[in-house]
Amino acid sequence: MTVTRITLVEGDITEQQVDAVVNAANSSLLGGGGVDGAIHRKGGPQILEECRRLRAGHYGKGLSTGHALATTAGRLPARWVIHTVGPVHRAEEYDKKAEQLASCYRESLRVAVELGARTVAFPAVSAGVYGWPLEDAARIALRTVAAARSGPARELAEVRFVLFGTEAYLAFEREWRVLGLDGDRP
Ligand code: AR6
Repeated sequence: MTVTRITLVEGDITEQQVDAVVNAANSSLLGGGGVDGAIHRKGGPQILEECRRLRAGHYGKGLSTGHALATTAGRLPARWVIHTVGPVHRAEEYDKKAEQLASCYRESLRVAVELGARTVAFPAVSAGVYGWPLEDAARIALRTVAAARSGPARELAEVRFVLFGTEAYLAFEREWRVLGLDGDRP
């Protein structure tokens, strides 16, 4: 049986040669800063056109927090962009928000498998503009994906986390080692 590898790289998600890249979007699906801005800039107008069509149709109210959907990847090296909406970090409603963040990973993996993707790249969802502390974002991300390997994600060959900057990379690497995932080198 093949095991889904969980790998880490420091870099830019828009440059990844994978089947699907995950976008840390907002519920409007109409773009923003951070990863979202970079994906739309490099992927070109086709992605936004498809997002607009989705807003005009089934997703009239936008995409809810913790959910995911796919569009073309336009000019990116990937085939698809999977847009997910992370929660804004708030200490008062931690449990609910943490569950929504875990749901972003689970739902994105579910969509990836539905598409037939074999390789998926994630950013650290919610760990930028949405203010989630990096260490905890890494813990939720890696634990959720590791748990999904015995479920829906077992169809995938690789789930790659693409971390922007050394601080983010090191936060993920610490948790990756704690979970014993460091045998998963490419
Ligand atoms: N590749 C990989 N990671 C990146 C890149 C990149 N090109 N650019 C930034 N990051 P963020 P969020 C890292 O803010 O917190 C947008 O405006 C970044 O350093 O992109 O979920 C949306 O439209 C951080 O570690 O996403 C929403 O309104 C991580 O990616 C809102 O921001 C996530 O940061 C979503 O906020």
